[in-house]
Amino acid sequence: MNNIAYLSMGSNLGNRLEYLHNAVRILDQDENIEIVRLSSIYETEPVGFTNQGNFLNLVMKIKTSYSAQELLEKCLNTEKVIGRKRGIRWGPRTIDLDILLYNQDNIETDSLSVPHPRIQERAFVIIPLLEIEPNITIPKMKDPLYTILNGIPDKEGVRLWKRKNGEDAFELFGN
Ligand code: PH2
Ligand code: MG
Ligand code: MG
Repeated sequence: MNNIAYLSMGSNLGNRLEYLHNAVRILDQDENIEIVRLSSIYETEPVGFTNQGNFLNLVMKIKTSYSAQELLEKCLNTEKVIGRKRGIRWGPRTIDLDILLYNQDNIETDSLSVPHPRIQERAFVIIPLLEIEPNITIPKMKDPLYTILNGIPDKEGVRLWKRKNGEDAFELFGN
């Protein structure tokens, strides 16, 4: 497990917490993935297409023996397993799993852009990412990520929803 990656997860449909929970569990059960750290869960106003419900978002740090492409396939497959609506038809997406960073690699293929090209505009990614890795740096960015947080416009739309530690902590791995 020589590679470090950061993934972002979001859900804005149905039982959002359960979808996040299931996604984390599927990744956790993969022998090529070791979950190192999870952020708290944030409730976030939708960015981009705004006429939709609020998201729950979190970020996770993993170690993995997968290549970036294999990790992408794992993410897409996990979305497919979780997002399928009772096996009838493809419904709206209930879970989104994105690769934010893969080591300090720059990857541009038809299917994959790493670092994720919109990290720096998205408070719903930056805030949980900085929670678990306060000094993180992004390839091609001169300064550490925290230096741009003050200039991010939509951070009011990102509210702590379930704390990782302490009172009201969530236990994604509880059974
Ligand atoms: N994901 C998007 C578009 N907009 N907004 C929030 N708040 N959270 C998301 O995860 C999100 C979004 C496309 O992937
Ligand atoms: Mg996304
Ligand atoms: Mg996606």
